[in-house]
Amino acid sequence: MITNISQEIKDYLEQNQTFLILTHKKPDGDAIGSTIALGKGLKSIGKTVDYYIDMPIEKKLDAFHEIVYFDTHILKEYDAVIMLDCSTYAYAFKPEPMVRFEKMLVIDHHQSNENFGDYNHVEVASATGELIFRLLKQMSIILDDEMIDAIYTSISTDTGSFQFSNVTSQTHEILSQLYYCKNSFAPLSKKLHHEKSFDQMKMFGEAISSISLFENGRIAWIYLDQQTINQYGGMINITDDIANIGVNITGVIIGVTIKQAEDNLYRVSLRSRSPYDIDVSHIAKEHGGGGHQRAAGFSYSGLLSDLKIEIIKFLKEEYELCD
Ligand SMILES: [Mn+2]
Repeated sequence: MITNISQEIKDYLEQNQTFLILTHKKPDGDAIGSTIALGKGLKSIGKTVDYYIDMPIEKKLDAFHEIVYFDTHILKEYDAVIMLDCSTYAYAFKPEPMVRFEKMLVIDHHQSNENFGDYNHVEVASATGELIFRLLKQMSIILDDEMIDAIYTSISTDTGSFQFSNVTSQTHEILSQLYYCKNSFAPLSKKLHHEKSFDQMKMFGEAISSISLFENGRIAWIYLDQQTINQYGGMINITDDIANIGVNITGVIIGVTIKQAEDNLYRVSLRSRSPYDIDVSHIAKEHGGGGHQRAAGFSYSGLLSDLKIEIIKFLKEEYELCD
Protein backbone atom coordinates (compact mmCIF):
# COMPACT_ATOMS: atom_id res chain seq x y z
CA MET A 1 0.00 0.00 0.00
CA ILE A 2 1.23 3.48 -0.81
CA THR A 3 1.10 5.97 2.00
CA ASN A 4 1.74 9.67 1.86
CA ILE A 5 5.00 10.90 3.26
CA SER A 6 4.33 11.93 6.84
CA GLN A 7 2.89 15.40 7.09
CA GLU A 8 5.20 16.14 10.02
CA ILE A 9 8.23 15.56 7.76
CA LYS A 10 6.86 17.80 5.00
CA ASP A 11 5.97 20.49 7.52
CA TYR A 12 9.37 20.29 9.13
CA LEU A 13 11.15 20.63 5.77
CA GLU A 14 8.97 23.55 4.75
CA GLN A 15 9.20 25.43 8.02
CA ASN A 16 12.95 25.10 8.66
CA GLN A 17 16.01 26.34 6.86
CA THR A 18 19.23 24.39 7.32
CA PHE A 19 19.64 20.69 6.59
CA LEU A 20 22.48 18.21 6.62
CA ILE A 21 21.84 15.06 4.58
CA LEU A 22 23.58 11.88 5.68
CA THR A 23 23.41 8.36 4.35
CA HIS A 24 25.08 5.02 4.98
CA LYS A 25 28.76 4.15 4.78
CA LYS A 26 29.96 3.05 1.36
CA PRO A 27 27.07 4.81 -0.38
CA ASP A 28 25.38 2.95 -3.24
CA GLY A 29 23.25 4.25 -6.09
CA ASP A 30 20.19 4.65 -3.91
CA ALA A 31 22.11 6.51 -1.20
CA ILE A 32 23.69 8.93 -3.66
CA GLY A 33 20.61 9.27 -5.87
CA SER A 34 18.18 9.99 -3.07
CA THR A 35 20.66 12.40 -1.44
CA ILE A 36 21.09 14.42 -4.65
CA ALA A 37 17.38 14.47 -5.50
CA LEU A 38 16.30 15.58 -2.03
CA GLY A 39 19.23 17.96 -1.60
CA LYS A 40 18.67 19.77 -4.89
CA GLY A 41 14.91 19.74 -4.32
CA LEU A 42 15.29 21.49 -0.98
CA LYS A 43 17.79 23.97 -2.43
CA SER A 44 15.31 24.80 -5.19
CA ILE A 45 12.87 26.08 -2.56
CA GLY A 46 15.53 28.19 -0.91
CA LYS A 47 16.83 25.89 1.79
CA THR A 48 20.44 25.56 2.84
CA VAL A 49 21.57 21.97 2.31
CA ASP A 50 24.91 20.34 3.02
CA TYR A 51 26.05 16.78 2.45
CA TYR A 52 28.48 14.69 4.40
CA ILE A 53 29.18 11.61 2.32
CA ASP A 54 31.65 8.74 2.62
CA MET A 55 34.11 9.31 -0.23
CA PRO A 56 35.33 8.22 -2.70
CA ILE A 57 32.14 6.96 -4.28
CA GLU A 58 31.93 4.30 -6.96
CA LYS A 59 32.95 5.46 -10.44
CA LYS A 60 29.59 4.66 -11.94
CA LEU A 61 28.03 7.25 -9.59
CA ASP A 62 30.44 10.11 -10.08
CA ALA A 63 28.76 11.78 -13.09
CA PHE A 64 26.54 14.06 -11.01
CA HIS A 65 27.58 17.73 -10.84
CA GLU A 66 25.97 17.99 -7.42
CA ILE A 67 28.67 15.65 -6.13
CA VAL A 68 31.21 18.47 -6.15
CA TYR A 69 29.21 19.96 -3.29
CA PHE A 70 29.83 16.85 -1.24
CA ASP A 71 33.11 18.41 -0.22
CA THR A 72 31.50 21.54 1.15
CA HIS A 73 32.47 22.69 4.54
CA ILE A 74 29.73 21.76 6.98
CA LEU A 75 28.20 23.88 9.71
CA LYS A 76 28.31 23.12 13.41
CA GLU A 77 24.57 23.23 13.74
CA TYR A 78 21.51 22.48 11.59
CA ASP A 79 17.77 22.61 11.98
CA ALA A 80 17.68 18.98 10.93
CA VAL A 81 19.87 16.07 10.03
CA ILE A 82 18.19 13.93 7.37
CA MET A 83 19.18 10.27 7.27
CA LEU A 84 18.48 8.56 3.96
CA ASP A 85 18.58 4.86 3.08
CA CYS A 86 20.03 4.05 6.48
CA SER A 87 18.47 1.32 8.60
CA THR A 88 20.43 1.95 11.79
CA TYR A 89 22.12 4.98 13.33
CA ALA A 90 25.35 2.98 13.66
CA TYR A 91 25.40 2.28 9.91
CA ALA A 92 25.28 5.98 9.02
CA PHE A 93 28.38 7.88 7.89
CA LYS A 94 28.54 10.85 10.28
CA PRO A 95 30.82 13.78 11.09
CA GLU A 96 32.98 13.34 14.18
CA PRO A 97 32.04 15.00 16.42
CA MET A 98 28.43 14.89 15.29
CA VAL A 99 26.89 18.27 14.42
CA ARG A 100 24.23 19.78 16.65
CA PHE A 101 20.68 19.62 15.33
CA GLU A 102 17.10 20.21 16.39
CA LYS A 103 15.55 17.11 14.86
CA MET A 104 16.60 14.00 13.05
CA LEU A 105 14.47 12.97 10.05
CA VAL A 106 14.72 9.38 8.86
CA ILE A 107 13.48 8.40 5.40
CA ASP A 108 14.14 4.80 4.46
CA HIS A 109 12.78 1.74 2.69
CA HIS A 110 14.45 -0.96 4.79
CA GLN A 111 12.07 -3.21 6.68
CA SER A 112 14.69 -3.57 9.39
CA ASN A 113 14.82 0.19 10.09
CA GLU A 114 14.93 0.93 13.80
CA ASN A 115 12.97 4.21 13.55
CA PHE A 116 15.79 6.03 15.27
CA GLY A 117 14.76 9.54 14.16
CA ASP A 118 12.56 12.15 15.79
CA TYR A 119 10.43 11.86 12.65
CA ASN A 120 10.50 8.64 10.66
CA HIS A 121 9.10 7.74 7.30
CA VAL A 122 9.91 4.08 6.92
CA GLU A 123 8.04 2.29 4.20
CA VAL A 124 8.94 -0.81 2.25
CA ALA A 125 9.57 0.28 -1.33
CA SER A 126 12.05 -0.69 -4.01
CA ALA A 127 14.37 2.19 -3.12
CA THR A 128 14.61 5.25 -0.88
CA GLY A 129 14.54 7.12 -4.21
CA GLU A 130 10.88 6.08 -4.62
CA LEU A 131 10.02 7.72 -1.31
CA ILE A 132 12.01 10.85 -2.20
CA PHE A 133 10.28 11.10 -5.57
CA ARG A 134 6.88 11.00 -3.85
CA LEU A 135 8.02 13.47 -1.19
CA LEU A 136 9.18 15.96 -3.83
CA LYS A 137 5.91 15.58 -5.75
CA GLN A 138 3.85 16.03 -2.61
CA MET A 139 5.83 19.18 -1.81
CA SER A 140 5.21 20.40 -5.43
CA ILE A 141 8.94 20.59 -6.06
CA ILE A 142 9.94 20.51 -9.72
CA LEU A 143 12.63 18.02 -10.67
CA ASP A 144 15.49 19.20 -12.91
CA ASP A 145 17.40 16.86 -15.26
CA GLU A 146 19.96 15.92 -12.68
CA MET A 147 17.31 15.11 -10.07
CA ILE A 148 15.51 12.92 -12.63
CA ASP A 149 18.75 11.04 -13.29
CA ALA A 150 19.32 10.78 -9.55
CA ILE A 151 15.91 9.20 -8.92
CA TYR A 152 16.46 6.84 -11.85
CA THR A 153 19.84 5.90 -10.38
CA SER A 154 18.30 5.17 -6.97
CA ILE A 155 15.57 2.92 -8.25
CA SER A 156 17.46 1.30 -11.08
CA THR A 157 20.40 0.27 -8.87
CA ASP A 158 18.34 -0.97 -5.91
CA THR A 159 16.17 -3.09 -8.20
CA GLY A 160 19.02 -4.60 -10.23
CA SER A 161 17.73 -2.75 -13.28
CA PHE A 162 14.07 -3.51 -12.45
CA GLN A 163 14.62 -7.23 -12.12
CA PHE A 164 14.47 -7.89 -8.37
CA SER A 165 11.34 -8.95 -6.53
CA ASN A 166 11.13 -5.54 -4.81
CA VAL A 167 9.76 -4.03 -8.04
CA THR A 168 6.08 -3.12 -7.89
CA SER A 169 3.56 -1.33 -10.09
CA GLN A 170 4.42 1.80 -8.10
CA THR A 171 8.06 1.46 -9.18
CA HIS A 172 7.01 1.40 -12.81
CA GLU A 173 4.55 4.24 -12.33
CA ILE A 174 7.38 6.42 -11.07
CA LEU A 175 9.56 5.29 -13.97
CA SER A 176 6.76 6.17 -16.35
CA GLN A 177 6.70 9.69 -14.91
CA LEU A 178 10.47 9.96 -15.31
CA TYR A 179 10.12 9.04 -18.99
CA TYR A 180 7.74 11.96 -19.46
CA CYS A 181 10.72 14.17 -18.58
CA LYS A 182 13.41 12.36 -20.52
CA ASN A 183 13.31 10.19 -23.65
CA SER A 184 16.00 7.71 -22.85
CA PHE A 185 17.92 6.46 -19.86
CA ALA A 186 19.97 4.02 -21.94
CA PRO A 187 23.38 5.74 -21.54
CA LEU A 188 22.85 6.15 -17.78
CA SER A 189 21.65 2.56 -17.48
CA LYS A 190 24.71 1.26 -19.28
CA LYS A 191 26.98 3.23 -16.95
CA LEU A 192 25.13 1.97 -13.87
CA HIS A 193 24.81 -1.69 -14.79
CA HIS A 194 27.22 -2.81 -17.44
CA GLU A 195 30.23 -0.57 -17.74
CA LYS A 196 33.27 -1.61 -15.75
CA SER A 197 36.88 -0.51 -15.70
CA PHE A 198 39.39 -3.15 -16.71
CA ASP A 199 40.34 -3.65 -13.03
CA GLN A 200 36.70 -4.04 -12.04
CA MET A 201 36.14 -6.61 -14.76
CA LYS A 202 39.21 -8.55 -13.64
CA MET A 203 37.98 -8.41 -10.02
CA PHE A 204 34.61 -9.71 -11.21
CA GLY A 205 36.45 -12.58 -12.87
CA GLU A 206 38.38 -13.33 -9.66
CA ALA A 207 35.08 -13.43 -7.78
CA ILE A 208 33.64 -15.96 -10.23
CA SER A 209 36.79 -18.07 -10.06
CA SER A 210 36.59 -18.22 -6.28
CA ILE A 211 33.06 -19.66 -6.02
CA SER A 212 32.58 -22.81 -4.01
CA LEU A 213 29.33 -24.52 -3.04
CA PHE A 214 28.22 -26.02 0.27
CA GLU A 215 25.20 -27.85 1.61
CA ASN A 216 24.39 -29.74 -1.58
CA GLY A 217 24.76 -26.62 -3.67
CA ARG A 218 22.40 -24.47 -1.62
CA ILE A 219 25.06 -22.02 -0.43
CA ALA A 220 27.43 -20.29 -2.85
CA TRP A 221 30.56 -18.81 -1.29
CA ILE A 222 32.69 -16.13 -2.94
CA TYR A 223 35.90 -14.99 -1.34
CA LEU A 224 38.18 -12.11 -2.28
CA ASP A 225 41.31 -11.79 -0.18
CA GLN A 226 43.04 -8.53 0.58
CA GLN A 227 45.84 -9.13 -1.91
CA THR A 228 43.44 -9.74 -4.81
CA ILE A 229 41.35 -6.71 -3.86
CA ASN A 230 44.42 -4.48 -3.74
CA GLN A 231 45.75 -5.88 -7.01
CA TYR A 232 42.65 -4.61 -8.81
CA GLY A 233 42.37 -1.19 -7.22
CA GLY A 234 40.92 -1.80 -3.76
CA MET A 235 37.44 -2.17 -2.25
CA ILE A 236 36.12 0.74 -4.33
CA ASN A 237 36.49 -1.47 -7.42
CA ILE A 238 34.28 -4.25 -6.05
CA THR A 239 31.08 -3.83 -8.02
CA ASP A 240 27.62 -4.55 -6.55
CA ASP A 241 26.89 -7.29 -9.02
CA ILE A 242 29.58 -9.49 -7.46
CA ALA A 243 27.26 -10.12 -4.51
CA ASN A 244 24.58 -11.43 -6.89
CA ILE A 245 26.76 -13.91 -8.75
CA GLY A 246 26.20 -16.75 -6.28
CA VAL A 247 22.40 -16.71 -6.27
CA ASN A 248 22.40 -16.82 -10.06
CA ILE A 249 23.71 -20.37 -9.91
CA THR A 250 20.98 -22.99 -10.34
CA GLY A 251 19.91 -24.45 -7.01
CA VAL A 252 21.62 -21.84 -4.81
CA ILE A 253 19.37 -20.20 -2.21
CA ILE A 254 21.94 -18.15 -0.28
CA GLY A 255 24.87 -16.33 -1.86
CA VAL A 256 27.65 -15.28 0.48
CA THR A 257 30.35 -12.87 -0.62
CA ILE A 258 33.30 -12.28 1.68
CA LYS A 259 35.77 -9.45 1.18
CA GLN A 260 38.82 -9.42 3.40
CA ALA A 261 39.43 -5.92 4.78
CA GLU A 262 42.25 -6.82 7.18
CA ASP A 263 43.51 -9.97 8.85
CA ASN A 264 40.44 -11.47 10.54
CA LEU A 265 38.20 -8.59 9.45
CA TYR A 266 35.73 -9.21 6.67
CA ARG A 267 32.87 -7.47 4.87
CA VAL A 268 30.08 -9.94 4.30
CA SER A 269 27.27 -9.58 1.74
CA LEU A 270 24.36 -11.98 1.73
CA ARG A 271 21.76 -12.57 -0.94
CA SER A 272 18.80 -14.94 -0.93
CA ARG A 273 16.55 -16.00 -3.74
CA SER A 274 13.28 -17.74 -4.37
CA PRO A 275 11.63 -20.11 -3.88
CA TYR A 276 12.60 -19.73 -0.21
CA ASP A 277 13.55 -16.05 0.09
CA ILE A 278 15.23 -16.71 3.42
CA ASP A 279 15.45 -13.48 5.42
CA VAL A 280 19.19 -12.81 5.49
CA SER A 281 18.73 -9.49 7.32
CA HIS A 282 18.28 -11.55 10.55
CA ILE A 283 21.84 -12.81 10.60
CA ALA A 284 23.16 -9.44 9.38
CA LYS A 285 21.45 -7.62 12.23
CA GLU A 286 22.83 -10.08 14.78
CA HIS A 287 26.26 -8.90 13.63
CA GLY A 288 25.46 -5.19 13.76
CA GLY A 289 24.70 -4.88 10.05
CA GLY A 290 21.42 -4.39 8.24
CA GLY A 291 19.55 -4.73 5.01
CA HIS A 292 16.55 -6.38 3.48
CA GLN A 293 15.10 -9.87 3.40
CA ARG A 294 16.96 -10.78 0.22
CA ALA A 295 20.01 -8.52 0.49
CA ALA A 296 21.92 -7.74 3.65
CA GLY A 297 25.43 -7.18 4.88
CA PHE A 298 27.65 -6.83 7.92
CA SER A 299 31.24 -6.65 9.07
CA TYR A 300 32.67 -9.74 10.69
CA SER A 301 35.73 -9.96 12.84
CA GLY A 302 36.87 -13.47 13.66
CA LEU A 303 37.72 -16.71 11.95
CA LEU A 304 36.19 -17.43 8.57
CA SER A 305 35.72 -21.07 9.52
CA ASP A 306 33.48 -19.98 12.42
CA LEU A 307 31.47 -17.71 10.15
CA LYS A 308 30.98 -20.55 7.70
CA ILE A 309 29.65 -22.83 10.44
CA GLU A 310 27.31 -20.08 11.61
CA ILE A 311 25.91 -19.43 8.13
CA ILE A 312 25.34 -23.14 7.50
CA LYS A 313 23.51 -23.41 10.83
CA PHE A 314 21.43 -20.34 9.95
CA LEU A 315 20.53 -21.80 6.57
CA LYS A 316 19.50 -25.11 8.12
CA GLU A 317 17.26 -23.45 10.70
CA GLU A 318 15.60 -21.12 8.19
CA TYR A 319 15.36 -23.78 5.50
CA GLU A 320 13.49 -26.06 7.88
CA LEU A 321 11.01 -23.26 8.51
CA CYS A 322 10.51 -22.99 4.74
CA ASP A 323 10.09 -26.69 4.10
MN1 LIG B 1 18.31 1.53 -0.73
